[in-house]
Amino acid sequence: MSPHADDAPPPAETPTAGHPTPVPARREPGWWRDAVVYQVYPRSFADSDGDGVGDIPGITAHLDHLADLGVDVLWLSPVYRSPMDDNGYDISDYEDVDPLFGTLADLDALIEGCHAHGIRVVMDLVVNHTSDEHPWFVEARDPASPKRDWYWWRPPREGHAAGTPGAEPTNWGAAFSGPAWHLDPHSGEYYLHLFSPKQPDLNWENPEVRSAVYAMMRRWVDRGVDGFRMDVINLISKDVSLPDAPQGPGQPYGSSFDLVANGPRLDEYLAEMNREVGLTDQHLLTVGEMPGSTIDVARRVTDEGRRELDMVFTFEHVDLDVAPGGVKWDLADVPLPVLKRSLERWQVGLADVGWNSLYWNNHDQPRVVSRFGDDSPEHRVASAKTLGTVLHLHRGTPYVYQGEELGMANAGFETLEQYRDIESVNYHAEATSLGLAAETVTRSLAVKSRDNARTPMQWDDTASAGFTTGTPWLAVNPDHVDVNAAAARRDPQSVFAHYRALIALRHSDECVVDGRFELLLPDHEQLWVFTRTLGDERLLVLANCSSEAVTVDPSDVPDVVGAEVLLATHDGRTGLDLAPWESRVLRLA
Ligand code: TEU
Repeated sequence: MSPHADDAPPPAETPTAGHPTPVPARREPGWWRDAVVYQVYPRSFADSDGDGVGDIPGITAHLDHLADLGVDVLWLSPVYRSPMDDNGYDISDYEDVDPLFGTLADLDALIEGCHAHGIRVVMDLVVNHTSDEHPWFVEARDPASPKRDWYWWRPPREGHAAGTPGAEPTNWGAAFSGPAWHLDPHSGEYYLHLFSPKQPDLNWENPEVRSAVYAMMRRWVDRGVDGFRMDVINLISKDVSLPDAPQGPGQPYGSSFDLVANGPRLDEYLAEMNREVGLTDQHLLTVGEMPGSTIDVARRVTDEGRRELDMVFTFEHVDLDVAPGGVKWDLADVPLPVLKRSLERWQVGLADVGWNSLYWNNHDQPRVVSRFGDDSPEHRVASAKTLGTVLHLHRGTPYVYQGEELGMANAGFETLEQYRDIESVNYHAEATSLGLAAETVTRSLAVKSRDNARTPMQWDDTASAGFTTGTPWLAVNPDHVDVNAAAARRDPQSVFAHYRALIALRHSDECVVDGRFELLLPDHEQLWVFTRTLGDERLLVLANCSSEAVTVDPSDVPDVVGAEVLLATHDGRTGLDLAPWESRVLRLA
C-alpha cells in the first residue's frame, strides 16, 4: 500500500463528526502538538471472528467511533507475532502480525482505513527485550553463535553451582516476580530478563542489535506508520558492570531500577535511532515510555535541539498511590494537592524546553474513574468528565485509553481465578508464599491489577457487551448494561460527548495547546483550579474533584464576570458554586 493516504480511496462510510477528511500526505513539523492520541489494546477492543480475543478487523470495523470522537492518532498496542506470555509485549517476529490478531493485509487495511478517516497510526515498539522464541534469541542460546552477545549472558555467581539458590549473577528481581536471571541449560549460563523469563533483554551495547532494530523500524515507516510508542525505552542502557542492587529487609530481591533505568548511553542511543530511522526528519511522532524518569531526564530527551524523542510517559503521577518505600501493590491514598502538584511540576518543568504527554490511563493502569474519581452510580459520569477536563486542559499531548471516553471503571474482580495478567498471577503466588494476608493481596489486585484496564471494550448492553460473539478472554464488566458506547453516543450528556467536546476544544483553541499553565489554590483539597494564558486569551479551569459541593471564594480566582463558558459538566449553571465533580472551562473577558 501507499505509505500515505493522499491516493487512498474515499472512506467506506462518511464519518459523522471529527475528521471528515483523510490525513494530509505530508506530516508537518510538530503536528502532534495539537493532536489527541487514542490507545487501542487490540486483545480487548473488538473481536471480529468470535474467538473471544479482539483483532485487527475488529478495530477497522470501529473506526467510526474514533472518528466521531475526533482523535488524531491511533496508538496500537502490539499486534506482532508473539507467544503471548505478556499479551504481545513478548515479540517473536517484529515484522509479522500474530494470527490471533489477523494478517499483515489486515494491518495494511487498518492503516489505510485510519488515514482515510483522518487518523494517523503509531505502532508500539518493544525493543528492550524480545520473546525467548524470537529467532535472534533462539540462535543466541548457542554460546558459539554470533548472536550470543545480542543478549545479556552471565555465568553463575562465583562459588555457586548453576541452578542453586543465590547462584544468579546478581540479586535483581524481575518486574513480574522472581529473579531477573534465568538459567539456560544449553550453556549453564544465565540470561537477564527484567520482565518475564520469556522476555530476555536485548544487549543494546552491541551495535548489530541497534542496526537490526533501526532497519526494522524503517520498514514500518515505509509501510505507512506515523510514529512509535517505545516500550520501557529508558531501560535500554544499563550499568554494564551489573552490580548487586540495594535489597530492603524482608525483600526477596534487590531493586535494580537505578542500575538499569536512564543509563549512561540512553541519549546516545535515542539520538542514533532518531538519525538512523529519520524520526525527526520525517516528523514521526515518538513517545518513550519511561518509568522512573525525572523532569531533568524528560527535558533532555524531549529537547527539540537534541533530536531524541518528542515526549515521554512519566510515571510520577501514577506512582503516587504507592506507599513510601513500597512496590505498586502497597496501597496509599493520594491527597488532591499531591496529585495537582505532580502535574504542575511537569507543566512548569517542560514549559520552556520539550513537551509533555498527558495521560490517566493505559493498558497497565487501573481505570482513572475508580482511582482518582468516584465510580459510584451517583458520581461516575461527572467524575469521569471532570478528570477528563482537568487532564485535557493541561499543556501537552493527551492520550485517551479505550473505554476512558465512556467512563469505564475497574473490573471489580474478587477472586484470583478472574485475573489473567502474568503480573497479577505471579504477584499473588509470590505474596502468598511470603505470608501476606489473603485479603491484603486480593485488595491490592482489585485496586491495581492491570486487568482493570483490560476488560473488554463495552460497545453495547448485550451479553458480552458487543465485544465478541464467543467467550471473552477476560470477563466483561457487568456495568456494561449502563456503561457502553451505544448508549453514550446517543446521550448528549455522556462522558463520550464530553471527551468529544474536549478534543474539539483543543483543535479550535490555541490557548489550550500552547497557553502558559498556572496552578491556583495548590493546597485546596477539593478544587483543582488553573489558568492557561496565551497573548490576550486567558482560560480558567474550575474543577471540583470531590463528591461534595464546594463554593469557590471569588477572591481566590480571577474575575469571572462576563466570562464565556467553553465547556461544562453541568448545563446552565454559572457562578462559583460547584456541585460534586462539577467542572467548567471559562474564557475570561
Ligand atoms: O510496561 C512497563 C512498566 O514499567 C510497567 O507499567 C509494568 O507494566 C508493570 O506493570 C509495573 O507494575 C511496559 C508495557 O506497557 C507493559 O504492558 C509490559 O508488560 C512491559 O513494558 C514489558 O514489555
